[in-house]
Amino acid sequence: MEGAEYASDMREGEVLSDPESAVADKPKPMAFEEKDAVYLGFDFSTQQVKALAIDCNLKVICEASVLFDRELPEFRTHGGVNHGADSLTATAPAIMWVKALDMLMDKLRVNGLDFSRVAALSGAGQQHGSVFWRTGAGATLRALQPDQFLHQQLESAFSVRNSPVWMDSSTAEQCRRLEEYVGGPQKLADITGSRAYERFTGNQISKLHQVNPEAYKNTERISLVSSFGASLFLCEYAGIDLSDGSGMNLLDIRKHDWDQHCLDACAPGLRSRLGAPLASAARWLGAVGPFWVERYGLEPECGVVGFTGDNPASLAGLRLRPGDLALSLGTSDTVFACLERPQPALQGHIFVSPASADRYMALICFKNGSLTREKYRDLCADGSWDTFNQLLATAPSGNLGNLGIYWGEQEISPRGVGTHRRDPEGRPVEAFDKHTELRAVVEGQLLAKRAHAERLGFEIGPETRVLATGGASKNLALLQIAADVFNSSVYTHDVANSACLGAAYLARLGRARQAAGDTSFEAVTAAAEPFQLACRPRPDAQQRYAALEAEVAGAQ
Ligand code: 5FX
Repeated sequence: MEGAEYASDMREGEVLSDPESAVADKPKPMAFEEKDAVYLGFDFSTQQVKALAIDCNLKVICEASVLFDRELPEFRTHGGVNHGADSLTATAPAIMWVKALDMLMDKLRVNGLDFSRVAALSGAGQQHGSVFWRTGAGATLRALQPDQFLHQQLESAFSVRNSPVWMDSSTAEQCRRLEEYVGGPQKLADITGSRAYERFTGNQISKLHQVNPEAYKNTERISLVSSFGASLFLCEYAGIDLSDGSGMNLLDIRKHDWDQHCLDACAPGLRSRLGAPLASAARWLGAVGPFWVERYGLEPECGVVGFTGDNPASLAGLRLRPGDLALSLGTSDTVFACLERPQPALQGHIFVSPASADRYMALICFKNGSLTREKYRDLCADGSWDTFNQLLATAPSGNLGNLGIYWGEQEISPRGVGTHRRDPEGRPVEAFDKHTELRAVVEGQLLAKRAHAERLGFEIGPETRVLATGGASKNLALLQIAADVFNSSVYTHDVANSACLGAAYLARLGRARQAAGDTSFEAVTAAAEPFQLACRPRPDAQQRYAALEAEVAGAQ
């Protein structure tokens, strides 16, 4: 009976029977010689599932991927997602991800991966997406038969066929309620690292419980996409990783436990359905289930290390250390930073770090990224990046005090839309000449990134490195402005599949910690290729940007 079940919801501090609690009894993973060991990293991303394997020198030795739209057309996804008629709902069938994994494993084998060398595996998942396991699915996972595909056996394992994914924005009402329940948006951010966001999992669960109480009632476990991936390999439910769990509006990012108030605001009986969050970062969960040993020839000692979110895994793939900041310059721009003293704010997110649970990461998404730069390249520089860069060079850094904000699309950080230009006296102006315009576009974007990162607790110091990735990181003129705005050296590194690579690093870290105690992430990734220095800040950079910085910070 639903009422009785709600009454038995577990409270903070209560011990759950979780696969993780059995970890201490398991043997230490000493079965592989490190020189032969291989680490596998998976990424259950929005459009595809990917994997790569690295050897003990951290060199990539095998890769494979399965693209949902093209290779699994029967699910009729677009970009891996099914959009609802309301244009707010976005889902993907969990069974599609399972079927893709069946195919991916076969591709890895065909591509020559010797599964018997895999000492540990981990993975990443698109953040915020949720998987609802039907009552009895845990038993199915434990009894997976090696002579059948996973997808044949898990066809009816889900109480909700279409899992909500991060592109969903249908939970405005649930967000409002959650913020109200806990005492306002900043209070919620102080606890969970973020104010309420529509894609965050707590709000998605809350909506499911309201619109489909029967499905919620029939759910014995709720996973994130990441812990769903780990559960498949473990053949048992895996706990939710602290870093990915920070994208739910449910986890207390300092206490590393679910916040009871947030749980209560979202749905009854939620603590037991989520299971205990993993107790540490890159957590060793145990050995792969017998299915994997018998079907693919993984060794019985091959370990599963807690899967995390794609953004945290990318932070690991880029090997950011405290004081570093990554600028991912793509269709939209994303800033990652590694923090020791976070200050949750009303914009951007604070997650527990994926590599050490006493650190944090900041994540800030800016919708107006490359598309804005390209629009103004076309308007002012005849569509040529060379002309764009020449024009940039003819306006001095600091743009003589002229400033612009260019939000062609509804911006997320902060919420806003429109184009705003100001002259050095702060008066609105209609237009700039071409070189002032282009410099205003680039400086405005970068100054906003600095302002948001600092607001979340990022401190620029003498050791700060800015790591640029993504398409626009090839543009040296843009990187010089980044060096000047952040008053720090800018580095580049061609890391393809940074989330997969980060997951493979985390697999190695989890195994090293299990074998030898408190090993650092830096130690297990020391052999990775170093970043390349692209630009140093100019000596007068700080002075040129001081006034503009304050003005941009005020406008964000
Ligand atoms: C981050 O908060 C996001 O919603 C996205 O970057 C997803 O993680 C993409 F998979």
